[in-house]
Amino acid sequence: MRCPRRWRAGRREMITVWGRRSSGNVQKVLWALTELGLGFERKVVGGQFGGGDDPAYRAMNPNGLVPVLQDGDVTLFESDAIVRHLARTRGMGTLQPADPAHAARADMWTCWAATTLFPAINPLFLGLVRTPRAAQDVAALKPAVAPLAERIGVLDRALAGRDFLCGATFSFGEIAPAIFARRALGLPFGAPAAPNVAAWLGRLADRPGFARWVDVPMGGCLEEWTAHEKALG
Ligand SMILES: N[C@@H](CCC(=O)N[C@@H](CS)C(=O)NCC(=O)O)C(=O)O
Repeated sequence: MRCPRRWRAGRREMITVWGRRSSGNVQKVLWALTELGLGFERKVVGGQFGGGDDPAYRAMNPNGLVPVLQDGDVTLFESDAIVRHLARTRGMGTLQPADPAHAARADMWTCWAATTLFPAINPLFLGLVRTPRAAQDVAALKPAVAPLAERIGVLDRALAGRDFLCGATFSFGEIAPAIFARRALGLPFGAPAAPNVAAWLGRLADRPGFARWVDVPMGGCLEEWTAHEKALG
């Protein structure tokens, strides 16, 4: 299986990413681009930097959210769709598994990260990392701890005895679960214990795309988050 002719080596489309580095969804795209060795330009949008409501931005993403990818004349929003587009067009046999079963598992775990893992992390993430230290109500967040532990437990068991979640080699299917699992294990309260997940994240940390874009500080309260976001751009 080959990448579509339009995107094969030798024909380089101009790639632009819109998004702040603190966003897990933006990190997915930046990690995928680095895995593929693709050059790109990044424009800082979102969070404290604003820009999501500009009419020109809304024309690219009517939701006003980050990330957006422009790949030649193709403009996309939705981080998982962007990662899959990059994998299909430039990573056939690497980021995009050639084996249909491996590709199906990559799709499965990408969907799981968005629909099952992310919603379990978000109450704790918002209530701690995105809340001023003085306003954090740890007691009110306690009910969110067990559901997150249960979902990270699913991931931990899936990783038992395996180097990668979806197949024998790295593929796009590792990206979304890893970014959100890292966020879960880094929470200042309610972080689940998950030795297989921790070991997997440790292995992924050797990959330049993870080290450069994902392994960044998150902080434990809004004040720290805002400072890190500002420094990251
Ligand atoms: N399902 C979308 C979600 C996008 C989203 O919620 N992005 C957040 C950042 S992670 C955002 O744009 N927040 C507003 C902002 O940064 O201004 C995707 O995966 O791209």
